[in-house]
Amino acid sequence: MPKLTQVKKWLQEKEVDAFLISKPEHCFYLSGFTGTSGCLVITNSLEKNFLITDFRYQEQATEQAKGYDLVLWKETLFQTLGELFQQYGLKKVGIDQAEITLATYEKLKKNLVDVALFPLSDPCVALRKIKSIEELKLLKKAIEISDKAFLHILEFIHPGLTEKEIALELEFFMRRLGGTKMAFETIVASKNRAALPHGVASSRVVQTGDLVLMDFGTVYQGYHSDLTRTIVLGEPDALQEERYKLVLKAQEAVLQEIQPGMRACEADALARNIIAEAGYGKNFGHSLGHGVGLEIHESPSLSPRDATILEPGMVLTVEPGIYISGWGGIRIEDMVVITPGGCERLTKSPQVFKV
Ligand SMILES: [Mn+2]
Repeated sequence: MPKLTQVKKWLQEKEVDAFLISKPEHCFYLSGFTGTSGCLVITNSLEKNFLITDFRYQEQATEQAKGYDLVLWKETLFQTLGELFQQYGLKKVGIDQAEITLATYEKLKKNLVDVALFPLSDPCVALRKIKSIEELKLLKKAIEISDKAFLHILEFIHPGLTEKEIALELEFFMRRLGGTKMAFETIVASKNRAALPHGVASSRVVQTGDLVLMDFGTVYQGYHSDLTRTIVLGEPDALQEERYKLVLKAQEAVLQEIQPGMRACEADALARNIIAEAGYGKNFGHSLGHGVGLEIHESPSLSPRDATILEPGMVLTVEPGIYISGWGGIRIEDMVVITPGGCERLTKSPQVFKV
């Protein structure tokens, strides 16, 4: 069923006349509009749906959002919305409870006469969990760029470089291959800094024997990639080796056993139990993974608190890690798509440890 039809069906269930789609990623998902200012009004029973934006995006919106009636706001967006709702008799309007700020809510209430607002969860959140064939193609393209960047960095990296120089090289490389921007701030954290799960690159110089944790990704036509590898420059010591093997074992168990019908929290437990049994339970302080798509973190989350039932077409990271203050940390992250029989690993980077 087309996405828009599903949203319309949802509007009937919720018994509202329209829903205001305000989050840019959701607007893009439904309409193809890439502008950063604007919103969609999806109506329950009218033939029309609207894209409201300003004059800067007129041409772009006409070209991208085919099938939507374009409305350009003049004085304020809120005033124009008020007029639109009145003109078409839209009296019960759903708004995105996760995105509308209190300030925006006040402005809406002030400008919308005789309109009742219903805070709801945007239906795109649920729809976006399952990726279409087209979305998977774009995700694979973003992933291919980061895989190539990892192979490149294996050749490039050597003692004497700063973390920032390594991060910059990754970023240049991904941009050259067509990545439009970084998926998030590139993490290069060496030695004891690797104990910071989100340690962005610093001016620390990497040395022989250091653990170097690199977590990076790019964006291709709106879709994100996310990859982590932890390497040792030179010979790993016994403890580095032992802990690396443990994290890899936990990840492999998940890749083997994750499948549709399993709950997100059960997938998390597969890795968490292995790490806990080895005595490092307290050192794995984050979720196993998260959905990836138009956003770097999206639903569902592979966390002990997410009971979502996994379904084919979900794209997730699997990224167990252990972090020990003063020593360092190890994380291994790959992206997978859930398939009818289990999962397919999308990231193809080798599990290299010793460089
Ligand atoms: Mn991640």
